[in-house]
Amino acid sequence: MAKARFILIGGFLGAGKTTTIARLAHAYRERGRQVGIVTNDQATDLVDTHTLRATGFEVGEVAGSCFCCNFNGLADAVAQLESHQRPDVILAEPVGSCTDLVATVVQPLRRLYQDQFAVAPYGVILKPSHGRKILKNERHAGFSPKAAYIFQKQLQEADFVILNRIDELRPDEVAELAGLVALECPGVPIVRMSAKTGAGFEALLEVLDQQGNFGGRILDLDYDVYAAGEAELGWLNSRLRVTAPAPFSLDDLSLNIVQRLQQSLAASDAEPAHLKTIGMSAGSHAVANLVSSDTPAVLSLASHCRTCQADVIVNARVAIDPQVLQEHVQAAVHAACQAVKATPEFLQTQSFRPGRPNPTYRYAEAV
Ligand SMILES: Nc1nc2c(ncn2[C@@H]2O[C@H](COP(=O)(O)OP(=O)(O)OP(=O)(O)O)[C@@H](O)[C@H]2O)c(=O)[nH]1
Ligand SMILES: [Mg+2]
Repeated sequence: MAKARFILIGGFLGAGKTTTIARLAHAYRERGRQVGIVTNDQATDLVDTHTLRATGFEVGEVAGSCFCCNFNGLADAVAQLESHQRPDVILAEPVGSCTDLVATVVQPLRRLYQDQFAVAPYGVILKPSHGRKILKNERHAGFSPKAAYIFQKQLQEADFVILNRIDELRPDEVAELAGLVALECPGVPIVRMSAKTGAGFEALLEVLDQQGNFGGRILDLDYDVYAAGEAELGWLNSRLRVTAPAPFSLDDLSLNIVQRLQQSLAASDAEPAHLKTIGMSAGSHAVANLVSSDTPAVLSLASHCRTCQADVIVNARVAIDPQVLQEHVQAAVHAACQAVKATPEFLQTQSFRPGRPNPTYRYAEAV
């Protein structure tokens, strides 16, 4: 039996991993391949899982701990996908605050599952908004040096770097970012791409088709700094139900929650790594995102749906105390609901600082 292609796409929070994976999934399906996707988060209720399922793909998830700390959860999620229909291609999205994925995920896959999977080159997406500031060592990069350490380490372990969002960048900005990446990880190939428009996407497919022994850039990593950097983030996943006496726009509600959160977090000087909401009603989906304080909130998936009832999930990763983040989210949700004359009922909220990473496996030598 042919081995399944295992593609892990890394990168910081809000870099464009889910958008890239959705585009890859469509491209492989067009080539006649069976595609399975695995998402990952520190908690349950993932916007990404619903977003990718909305595009019509089989999506498993590892929720509650990252792939590195629950490698067996990743293996189980893949086995679950295989029990439905064996995928030819597995696309996996790790948590955007994780690093050391080569030692803790790629190498275990290559050593323990070598008969099952052919592991593709490990690509890490560069997020221009925070990337430019962090790689230029600017003092007001939005995150502390410890969180910036994670960002840099993520790039350093890549087989290749994906410079995303070129649709928004001038050629000189692309060149500047490519130069910064070259300084951070000398000699590493760079794919310039827009996951949104598809520009440069063929080059990504070509790199991912390459055969060989990948995942050789094992990090020299200080787990104390890594853990402290992750713990600086407030992490929140909320699930709620919204009801109204008259139909409201699901798109307006989803976007408005993110816009109000952006405003209130800015007033508290708290840098968002990624805010995302998905509004769901009778098979329609509206997704809104914000990836940094100095970029606008966007409706990345429009539902064009008007409804009297919706389920909404809010995922927020922000440099702020998680308890305070929860207050911001509740206030933003209430205000956005009020604006469309609806009432929210919070069904579940998890808000916390990510715990210290404790990998299931860690191979310090590449095979
Ligand atoms: N303009 C533009 N927007 C993009 C591009 N790629 C992603 N985005 C947008 O950036 C936001 C974040 O994208 P995601 O794909 O959710 O990012 P992610 O890396 O999966 O985020 P996390 O899972 O939270 O770490 C969304 O609003 C996307 O639509 C791109 O190439 N160009
Ligand atoms: Mg994602």
